[in-house]
Parts: sequence; C-alpha cells; structure tokens
Amino acid sequence: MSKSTLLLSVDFTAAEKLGSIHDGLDGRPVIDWSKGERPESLAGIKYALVWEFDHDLFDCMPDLEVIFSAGAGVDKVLSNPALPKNIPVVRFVDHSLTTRMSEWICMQCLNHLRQQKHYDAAQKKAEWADAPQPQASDVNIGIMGLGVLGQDAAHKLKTLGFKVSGWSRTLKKIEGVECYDETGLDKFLNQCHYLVGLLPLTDETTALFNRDLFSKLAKHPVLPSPIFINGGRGKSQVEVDIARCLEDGTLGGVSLDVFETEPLSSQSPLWHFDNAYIFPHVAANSDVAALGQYVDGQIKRYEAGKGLENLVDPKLGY
Ligand code: NDP
Ligand code: OXD
Repeated sequence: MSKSTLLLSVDFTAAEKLGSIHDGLDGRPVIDWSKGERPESLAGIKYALVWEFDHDLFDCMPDLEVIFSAGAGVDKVLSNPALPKNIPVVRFVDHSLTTRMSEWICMQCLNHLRQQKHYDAAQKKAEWADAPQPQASDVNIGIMGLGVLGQDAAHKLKTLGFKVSGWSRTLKKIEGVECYDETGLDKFLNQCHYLVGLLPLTDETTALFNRDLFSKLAKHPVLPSPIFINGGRGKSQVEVDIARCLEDGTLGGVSLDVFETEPLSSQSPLWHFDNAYIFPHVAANSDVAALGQYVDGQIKRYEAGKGLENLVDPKLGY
C-alpha cells in the first residue's frame, strides 16, 4: 500500500548536518514547501509538519487531518493566525530532545555550582585562584514545569546529588522530588537557590519570571545566588528585570537559552554580565531524523486507529 504524503513547512538547514528528515520517514513521500515545491494542488494531503508557515498555506489543503509541530513547544504554531481551527496538533516528544535538554540543564547547574565563570576569568589573567566548593547536596534546585523535560531534568539533577523540587499546574508525585502546584508557588520559591524554567509559553506563563518572583528566591550562604536558568521560552521572562536583578544582586547569575525577542539584540545588556551564560536557543534542538521517525510513527498509529500521542490541548495552549 502506498504511503500518504507529508507536507513539510520547516526550514531544517542548520539542523540537517546530523541527518535528514527522509532518514526517519521510511520512504514516505514529501512535498517540501520550505524548499519551494509547489504542486498544482494540495488536495488529498492529510498531514503537515510545520514550524513557520505562510498565511494561506492551509487554505489550499482541504483534506488536512493532522498538524505536527517540529518542536516540543507549540507557541509559534498555535499563535500563527493561519492555523486552522479544529485540526489536531501533535507536538514533538522524543528521547533525543529530552536528553539534550537535560544535558544543558545539568551543565548549567554544574557551571554555577563549580563557579566556572570564576575559573574562566582567572585563566584569562593566568591567575591560580581557588574558590570555595560547596557540594551539590547543599544546593536546592527548583524546576518550574514538570512535564516531559522537567521530569527528566529532575531525575538527572537528583542523580548528580542536588536537592530537587518542582512546580506545575497540576500536582505531581515524583519520588525524591518535593512537588508543588500553583497554590504553593511562594513556598516553592522561598527554598530555591537555583530556579530552572521549563515552562511552555501561554497567557499564564508570559512575563512570569520577573523581579517580584526573583526576589522570593533563596540565597545560598557561600555560592553566588540565586541563579535563574531558562530553557523554556523567552517571553516568560522580563529581561529588563533580569538585568536590574543581576546589577543589584537580587540574582547572582543566569543561564539563558531563550529570549523575549530572538535573536537577542546585540544591544542587549545581558550579553555583558560576568555571571551570565547566554545561548542562541540551542539547549535542545530537534533531531531531524528522529523527528521524521516520530511523525512517520504517529501517522502509522493514526491510520491503524490507535490514536495520536502528545496532542496539544488548545484550551491550555500547550
Ligand atoms: P510539557 O507540556 O510536557 O510540560 C509542561 C509543564 O509545564 C507541565 O508540567 C505543566 O503542568 C507546566 N505548566 C504549564 N502551564 C503552567 C502554569 N500556568 N502553571 C504551572 N505549570 C504550568 O512540555 P515539555 O516539558 O515537553 O517542554 C516544556 C517547554 O520547553 C516547551 O513548551 C518549550 O517551550 C520548551 N522547549 C525549549 C527548547 C529549547 O531548546 N530551549 C527545546 C524544547 C522545548 P501540568 O503538568 O500540570 O500540565
Ligand atoms: C522546541 C524548541 O520547542 O526547540 O522544540 O524550542
């Protein structure tokens, strides 16, 4: 039986070095809209894999049944006014992406714990400069967002020896992790030396990471702190507040992978703080071949009547 065609509206140029979407699609035919392929008609095409898309793309797809997001976060897809209503959206969930995010979160927590900025600066000056060395078990890390990524990061941070707590909309039960829901936000914040953001961008999470929230975090007796690490979405943070909090010591350091506007302007003061690690939204890129395999697998499930996984709830916005 011939396989149904997938329409692609994703520019994979940067990510394609490790593999191509076709490696995962098991021979499924593709119309590559991003590379300018324009067949006479899109009638009969039931599936689309998108990140950014033209305002009229879906007007010419009368038979569309499922939209796949090329990323785990769906704010870009859901906020596109051209997104058709009542078509299910499936987000990308895969071990490759989850592992990459946890690597980044663990690396940032260790960078701050082991005061990497101090040693980088000392090396530049050829200085033999020792710094105090508290243990991971002396540091409380709080994760906001205990979904696929937050839970994996929690387990891996625990394995490294950190004390871990987490906050989510609905209360979770995770062994060894103190969990809070929305009603416990202040209590949760009051004991966090390091705060990790792994939230989706929704109306509720927009501008959540602001001065008021940072001022509730805990000071570590020895280490620079509190530390804010954001791998979720930039519009959840207020960057003027972050800069002021770094200036006045409300924050002792940050690691930011995401920004209110991307790319981050070269004029942003955030580039220049000694205690800020700045990344160009690379904490966990989607692995293109794994994405192809995932979409192909979901289409096979759907066509076998087994239902789609990781469906986005349009009311919740994630
Ligand atoms: P999930 O949907 O699995 O988890 C989201 C978590 O956030 C859930 O625990 C959810 O609560 C919680 N949450 C959502 N809204 C609220 C709220 N208003 N108050 C409290 N908690 C809330 O997402 P993932 O873990 O897969 O991904 C998280 C985000 O990471 C993505 O949405 C994306 O924005 C970002 N991301 C960033 C990448 C990067 O490279 N920087 C790569 C991939 C993703 P509940 O469990 O109760 O539903
Ligand atoms: C994603 C991302 O959402 O890369 O997958 O930000």
